[in-house]
Amino acid sequence: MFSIAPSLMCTNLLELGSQIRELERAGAKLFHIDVMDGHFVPNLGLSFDLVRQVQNITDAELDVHLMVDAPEQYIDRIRALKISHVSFHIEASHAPLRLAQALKEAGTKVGIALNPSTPVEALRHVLDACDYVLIMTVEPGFAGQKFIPAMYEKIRVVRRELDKIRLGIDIQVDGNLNAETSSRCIERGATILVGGSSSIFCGEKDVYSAYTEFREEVSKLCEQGGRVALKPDFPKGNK
Ligand code: S6P
Ligand code: MG
Repeated sequence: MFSIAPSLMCTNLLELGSQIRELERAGAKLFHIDVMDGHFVPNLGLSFDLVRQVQNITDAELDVHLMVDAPEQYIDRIRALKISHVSFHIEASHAPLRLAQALKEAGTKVGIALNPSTPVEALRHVLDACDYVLIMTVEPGFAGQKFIPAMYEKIRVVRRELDKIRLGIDIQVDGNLNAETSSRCIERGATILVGGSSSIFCGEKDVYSAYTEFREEVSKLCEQGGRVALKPDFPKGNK
């Protein structure tokens, strides 16, 4: 089973509203929003002000990926915005357990993100505190990078560790997810795919068609691989 979270950093921002509506029509129920500070990563991404504007035009859930130093400083904004999902990088927080607890108290699902070079061992004492794990499959900060193949094995190991303590927790993957890389991630235990410039926003098709084709292609590859990929629940008759 997998779901797709389109990454709004990769939209044409001048057409953000219409692209969100088209993606909802295609079945998207979770949007990924990259927040960066120019310190944790050498880039600036989207902002909490944009999160608020997106909330004004959609009822879909929002998944904020914090690529910032000292993520603790944003807790008040997150609480005020009532964001459904927030992930922070384990490398950026001095007190990840306290932060995870504060996020839960703010009513959000907590994701803990790992850079490609951060070993799975870093999760050992925090797995219990999170609702999902985000495995970066490229270095964070930029769209359009190449998938790091060692991340396939990392997904498998994280799934194995999660299975020991809690079945069914989501593993989100982020970075260069096309149909091929996505199906390989799913086979190893990923459940949420962040769809960016490698799939939905590739510029060749409209986002409705690109999202639909991406979902179908991933499902087909997963079935061919012998694993039954259950399709997420889509609204009927909206084509
Ligand atoms: C990257 C960011 C991602 C990108 C997405 C881009 O730092 O966290 O969420 O928006 O990965 O997709 P792609 O297909 O260009 O890698
Ligand atoms: Mg991201």
